[in-house]
Amino acid sequence: MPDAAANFSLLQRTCSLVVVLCLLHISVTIVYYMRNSDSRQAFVQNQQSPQIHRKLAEQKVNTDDIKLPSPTNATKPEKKLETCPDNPPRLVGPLRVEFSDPVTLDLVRSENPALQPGGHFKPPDCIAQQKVAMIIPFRNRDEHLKYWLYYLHPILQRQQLDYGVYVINQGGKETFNRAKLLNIGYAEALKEYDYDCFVFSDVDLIPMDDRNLYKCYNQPRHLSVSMDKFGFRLPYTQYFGGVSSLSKEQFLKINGFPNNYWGWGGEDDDIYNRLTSRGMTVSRPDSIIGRCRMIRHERDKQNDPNPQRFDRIAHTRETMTRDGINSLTYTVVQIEKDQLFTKITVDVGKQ
Ligand code: UDH
Ligand code: MN
Repeated sequence: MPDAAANFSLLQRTCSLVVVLCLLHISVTIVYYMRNSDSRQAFVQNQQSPQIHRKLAEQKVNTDDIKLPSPTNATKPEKKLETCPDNPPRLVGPLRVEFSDPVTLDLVRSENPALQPGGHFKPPDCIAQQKVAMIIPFRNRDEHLKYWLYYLHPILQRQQLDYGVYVINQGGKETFNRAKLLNIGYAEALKEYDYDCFVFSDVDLIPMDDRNLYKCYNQPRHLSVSMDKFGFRLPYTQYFGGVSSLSKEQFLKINGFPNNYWGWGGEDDDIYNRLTSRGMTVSRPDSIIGRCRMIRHERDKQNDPNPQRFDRIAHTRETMTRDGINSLTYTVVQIEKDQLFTKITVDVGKQ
């Protein structure tokens, strides 16, 4: 009997071993099958992914356009930008404009993080229709400039303009010469960028409606048509002062602006005469959209009314061919690049 018991125990152990081996085999088979089936499923999903379909289709259509994946465009596919629309979508219409709010340049800088040095901006989501240089004639009006930057930068960005801001600062103590500073702004801005439009804005004028687009039109544009100072009306039909815009072509057609209006007044009427004498008309927004506020101020020193202005505007037609952008002379004294503007201090010479 001891032999039979030993045989039985051997048989039992052999059977257990076989069972364990079988179980092992079955589990290996199951794991192997599961892994294969996972990757088969993933393959099927990829085949159905619309992105993959689109990618493959694009590659088939235009094999030249296939870009090697770089670390940036691998995560964010490069998008081709379209031209910005005629009606910028984020405009809000009438605006509240007050000059009692405390404003600092640091506040304006922090509220406009998308600006590039020199007060430049390009819309991130479309290609701007125009490249616009904002030209501000300036001397000793820092308080006004602060408000101009505070209000205008957000407006111009909503208007989806590709723009830069140029503050043309008359150095020295000579009588102020607004139109010559505007000519200088035109010339200096073009040294920097291929602008096709120029907006000439007094530093103390703020639009009250962002539908008043600071860009150029088929005809030279007068933008500050409805000023609080004049009871929200044009003071006279030919008025072209305050804020205006001219394309490069329109500006050159009139030989730019006069250089010899020293002191206050007359230069805007001379510009108006230049435009009409070259067969152009003035384009304007309506008196609601064209509403704007002027910061109240006294007349500056060295900017008394120009007694020669009446005589000069009577002779625009004769003088404009020799006095203008073709006869402009000046010296640049300093160029300062702020986040909010490019300030160019110039010596305009003597009266
Ligand atoms: N400007 C300066 N500094 C000056 C003079 C003029 O920056 O010393 C510039 C500035 O951009 C200004 C523009 O030139 O906005 C036109 O000058 P202005 O504001 O003196 O012209 P405005 O037609 O003159 O506003 C009105 C004088 C009102 C005097 C009222 C006195 N009660
Ligand atoms: Mn003013």
